Amino acid sequence: MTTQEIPVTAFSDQRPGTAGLRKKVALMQQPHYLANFVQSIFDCAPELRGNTLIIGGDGRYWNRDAITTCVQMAAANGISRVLIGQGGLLSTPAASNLIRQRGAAGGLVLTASHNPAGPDGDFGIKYNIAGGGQAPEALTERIFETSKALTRYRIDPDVQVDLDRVGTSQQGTLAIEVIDSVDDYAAQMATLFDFERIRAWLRQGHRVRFDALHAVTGPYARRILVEQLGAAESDIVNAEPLEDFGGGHPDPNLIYAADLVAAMNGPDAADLGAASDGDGDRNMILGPGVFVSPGDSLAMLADNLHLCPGYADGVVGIARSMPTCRAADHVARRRGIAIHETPTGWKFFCNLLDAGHITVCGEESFGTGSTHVREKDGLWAVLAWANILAASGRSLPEIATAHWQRCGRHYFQRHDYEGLPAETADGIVEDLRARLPTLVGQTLGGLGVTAADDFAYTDPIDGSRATGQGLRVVMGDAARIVLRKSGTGTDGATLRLYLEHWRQDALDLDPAAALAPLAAVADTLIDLRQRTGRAKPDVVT
Ligand code: G16
Repeated sequence: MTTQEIPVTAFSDQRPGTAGLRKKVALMQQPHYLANFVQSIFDCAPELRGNTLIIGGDGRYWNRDAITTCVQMAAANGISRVLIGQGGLLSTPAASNLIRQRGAAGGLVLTASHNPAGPDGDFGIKYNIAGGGQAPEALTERIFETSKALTRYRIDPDVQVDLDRVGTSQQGTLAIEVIDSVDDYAAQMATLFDFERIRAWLRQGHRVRFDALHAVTGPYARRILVEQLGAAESDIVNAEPLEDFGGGHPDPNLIYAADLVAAMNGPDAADLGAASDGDGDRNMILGPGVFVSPGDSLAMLADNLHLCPGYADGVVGIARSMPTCRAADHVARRRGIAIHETPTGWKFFCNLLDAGHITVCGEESFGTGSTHVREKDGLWAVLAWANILAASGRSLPEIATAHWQRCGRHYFQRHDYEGLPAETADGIVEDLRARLPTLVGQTLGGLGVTAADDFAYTDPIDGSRATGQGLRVVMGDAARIVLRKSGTGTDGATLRLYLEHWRQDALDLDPAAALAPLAAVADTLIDLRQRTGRAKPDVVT
C-alpha cells in the first residue's frame, strides 16, 4: 500500500447546491476534480479518521470509477472501514439508514438524483454526516472554502475493490466490506410497516404498480414488493438499474413518469401507483384516476400514519418546505400538533427530526420521509400508502376525497423555467424582491395580499439562520405565489414559480384550470414569459 500526495491546483466552482455537488459528467471527469472535492470533505470531517464510512451511489454512468477513487482516498486518509453497496448501488435513504444502523461516522452518496445520466448527463456527490443527514450548510460552506484552497490530495492507488462480490477484505489499514444493497433497508421497512397486512391485501387481488424508471430502486422494489409482499412481478416496471437510466429522466412526476400516469388513468389501473427517482429518495403517488400532489400526500400520510405499526403512537409534529402547499397545516391544526415551515432542502428537517419535534416531513419536489432516516425516502412513502390502504380498507380516491372534504383542496403547481442565463434569472428575482414591500395591501386577482417577503428561517434547535430562501406573495390562507431559484440544476439557472390556491367550494377541478387565474396574476406580477422569452414554462409539475 502506498499513500501518494498529489499536488493539485484547487477548483473554484465546487460549492454544493441544495443537495451536494452536481455537475456535468465531463466537468466531473476532469483530472483531480472529484479528488479535490473528496479531499475537501475528508479535511473538514476529521471524525472519519479511524472510523467507518458508507459509500454507494445511484448506479449512474461513472459511478463505479468514482467509488474506486473514493475508496482509494479513504485508505490514504486514515479511514478504517468502508461499507459499500454491492455493484456500487445504494439508494440515498438506504445509505442514510446504513450510517445510522452501522454507527458510521459519515457517508458519500454518489448521485445527481433525478438529473439525466450518461456521458452527456450529470454526476453528483454529497456527504452525509453521522446520524445519516445531509451535511448542514455550515459544513458544506467549509468544504467549499477548503476546495478553493486545496494544494494536495491523498490517494492510495494500490487499493482495489471488487464491487460485485459481497464480502470483506483488508487492504493495509482499511477494511473494505461490500454488502448487499437492500438487506438492511428491507429489514428496517419490515419494522415500520405491517407486512402481513399488506400481503393479505395484495392476496385479495389489490395491486401496487411501481415504476423504478431504470434507476436505483428496482432491486429494492423487487425484493420488498415482489419477494416479501407478493406483488406481481409484472407490476414492477423498469426495474433494471441502467447507467443511463434507459435514456430517460428519472424524475417521478406527471411529465417524466408519463407511462405510469397513463396506466393509472386506464381501465386496468392498480390500486396504488408509484414511481421513484434516480437515487430513490423521491416518490410520486397515484390512485386509479387520481394524482396525489406531494403536498397532499404529506398531509394524508400525516393524518393516517398511526395505522402503520412503526407510527402507532401517532405523529408529534409535521414539517414542510416553504413552497410546499399548506395542506399539512390543516392536518396539524386539526390534530393539535406543530407544523414547521423550513427552507427548501431536506437538511433543514434534520434538526427537527433529531430533536423529536416532528415525525413526518415533506416537500413539493416529490419528497416525503420520517424519523426513520435523515433523507427523504421514496419506497417508504409507497409502503406507507400501501399499509394505510390495507389497514383502512379504503381506496386511495376515498382517502383523498375525504381529506379534501374535511380540509378543502390545495390546488398546487410548479412551473419551471430551465437553463436560463444566470443574469436573467437573477434580474427577475431582484426585481420582484424590490417590489415586495409595495405589494402588501394590494388586491391581486380579487385576493388581498397579506404578506410579501423573502423567506428566512431560524433553526429552532441550533439557532442557525438561512436567508434568501425564496420570495413569497401570500394572500392569506387562500393563495400564494412563490418564486425561487433552483439549487440543483447544472445547466444555467432554473426559476421555479409555485402556485397554490386553496378552495373549499370546488374539490374536483382540473388543477391547471383551478390555478389559471393565479397563474395570470403571477404573469402580470413577474412577467416571466416575456422576460425569459419563453411562451410557457419548460416543465409543469
Ligand atoms: C434535492 C433536495 C430537496 C429539494 C430538491 C429540489 O432533492 O434534497 O430537499 O427539494 O433538491 O431543490 P431545488 O428546488 O433547489 O432544485 P434531490 O431529490 O434532487 O436530491
